[in-house]
Amino acid sequence: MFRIFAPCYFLLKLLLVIAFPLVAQAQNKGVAKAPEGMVYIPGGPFAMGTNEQDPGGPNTSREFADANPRREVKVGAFYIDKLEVTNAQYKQFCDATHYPPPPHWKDGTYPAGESNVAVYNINWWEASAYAAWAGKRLPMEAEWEKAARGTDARRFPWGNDWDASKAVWGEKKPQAVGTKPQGASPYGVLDMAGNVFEWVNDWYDAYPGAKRHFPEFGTTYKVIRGGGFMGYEFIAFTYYRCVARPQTRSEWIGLRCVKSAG
Ligand SMILES: [Ca+2]
Repeated sequence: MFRIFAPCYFLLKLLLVIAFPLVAQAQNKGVAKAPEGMVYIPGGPFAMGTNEQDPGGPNTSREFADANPRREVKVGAFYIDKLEVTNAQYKQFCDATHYPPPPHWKDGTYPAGESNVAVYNINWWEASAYAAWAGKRLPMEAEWEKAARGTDARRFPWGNDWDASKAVWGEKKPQAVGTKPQGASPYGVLDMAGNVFEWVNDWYDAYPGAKRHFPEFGTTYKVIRGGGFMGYEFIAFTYYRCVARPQTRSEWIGLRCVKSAG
């Protein structure tokens, strides 16, 4: 009997070994295929912006008013870097292309011991070129905000209450990436509040339905999101919009990339 059924048992076992991973892969389509170092963000609607008003009154600043009103925005599924781009990653780009290293580097490389520090002092054009070289692109502003706050309109990546211990905060310059896992966004993306601001693709312009318009709106400034390493807590709001001219290089600004998910 054993001689008859042993081959059958072997074939059945082989089939199970082959079939189970294929089934599991099919069930996790999209999530399972996330490129290394990236996180899958599902497509669909989320609450973007805020209805909060500037704390000092309607004519004091644009801390919140430029993120008014809160509205439903739909994005397609995409992947986003779990971490900000590091010095070591950016050096690979500089070495492989003719793009110059950040101006504070010496002899074409970053300061010793800072391979895992978020890269900074790169302008929007250089950030875009890095993303393309990596087979990715800069996030649309809506994509960045969904990755930071999920679908429940929270103020910070981790919830609604400020907690400086959950972000790289109170520092004098950018730090190593990914050191605050307790500050992860609902999707597990890190440093969406704190450490460097991150270039996004969009020009700084009024949201649909905005009641106030600011002279900075238009095609002069790009939006930067998710800073910084010190400052007022409103800077860490998931909907806070900061700006910089695309040619700006600053110790406050780095990047992370996204990739559309088919
Ligand atoms: Ca950041």
